[in-house]
Amino acid sequence: MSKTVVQPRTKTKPQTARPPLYKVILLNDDYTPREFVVQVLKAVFRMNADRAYGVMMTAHRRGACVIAVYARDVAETKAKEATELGKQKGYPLFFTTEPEE
Ligand code: TYC
Repeated sequence: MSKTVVQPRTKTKPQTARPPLYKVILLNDDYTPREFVVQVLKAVFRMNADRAYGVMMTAHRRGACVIAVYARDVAETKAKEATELGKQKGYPLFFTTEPEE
């Protein structure tokens, strides 16, 4: 009967791999009040008032704005949570995610 011989590991994996990051993107719409968008950005993405206002206005003027990048599960959870806050108020506010290039 042959026995499996376990050799000591001689190669070490380079410890440089990082999880791919995902962008959270805020989309403009015609109905959600500006002030409410600012509130959501502050609450979910921990932005100060100035940054939240700037991000909201960028989405308002350009149609969309990248908010931040996170590991995939964090990005998806925050996008869902923020979209849900709008939904609870009957607003079409929408946050999406996409992988960073
Ligand atoms: N466009 C909205 C309004 O004029 C405000 C708004 C800004 C909504 C950014 C969504 O991502 C958004 N009331």
